[in-house]
Amino acid sequence: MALLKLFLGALLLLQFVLLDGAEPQNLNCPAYGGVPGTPGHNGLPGRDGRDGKDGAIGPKGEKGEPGVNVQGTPGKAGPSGPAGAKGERGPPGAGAQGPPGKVGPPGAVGPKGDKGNPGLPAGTAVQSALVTQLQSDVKHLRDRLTAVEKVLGFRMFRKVGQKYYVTNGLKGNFEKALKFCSDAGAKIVLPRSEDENKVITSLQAALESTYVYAGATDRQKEGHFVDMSGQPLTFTKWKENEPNDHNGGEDCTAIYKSGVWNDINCNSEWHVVCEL
Ligand code: FUC
Ligand code: CA
Ligand code: CA
Repeated sequence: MALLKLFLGALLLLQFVLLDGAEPQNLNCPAYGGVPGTPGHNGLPGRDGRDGKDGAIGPKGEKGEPGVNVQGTPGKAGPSGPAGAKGERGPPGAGAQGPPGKVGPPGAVGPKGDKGNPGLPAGTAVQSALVTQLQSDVKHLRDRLTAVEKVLGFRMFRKVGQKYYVTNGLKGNFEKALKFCSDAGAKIVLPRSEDENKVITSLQAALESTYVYAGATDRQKEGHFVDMSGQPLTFTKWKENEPNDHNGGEDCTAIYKSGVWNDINCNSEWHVVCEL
């Protein structure tokens, strides 16, 4: 009981302490201010705030490193191919031109005057080739001029291709025909193509000629006609059933005015035509 009274007394005292300043004191006894208590401890941290808004898009990043092993590594080199074709001749060397060569001895006076030139200055391969070409051209022109000058010595002529067929309208046997043409620096005629054969008939028409001896015989081997160099004929225009070696004595060839060929004896006299 005594303990209960003590508790109630303490409780009453605490009420006075706690209510001090909270309500107007209406006490009749003077009051004394209490001593301030020590500050309380800080409270616990508050909860996290809400997430903020999304920021602006950042700048483009740097280019990444290339991928690895996307393409396989190169294989080993294959075997060498076959050798290529030989290349063209290279340009002349850049070396200086050599000194002029010595002048060679004058050429011997040949029958046609075609002896080679005196010694030439040493030069490049190109110059040498040009000189060779010029020499060839000059020879060709000389030969053509020589032929034309011979043609001018005949009464009649025809040109066919690179050949001239010439005649003075004379007649003779085969041997005489050969000599006549040879003396003129020519050969007895032997057409090698249809065109050439036609030109012979053109001359025959002008000469009113029945036959013209041609340069083909079978004297060496019967029935085997060859030219005056012994070569087989590359063109013939034998009349039907010719050559027939009529009476066993026809070893020469004659061109009939129509253009067809006939083997005849070599001793008759027919027109002589030569070729240049
Ligand atoms: C034919 C020809 C002969 C001769 C004679 C008259 O027999 O084959 O070459 O021209 O005719
Ligand atoms: Ca014969
Ligand atoms: Ca005949």
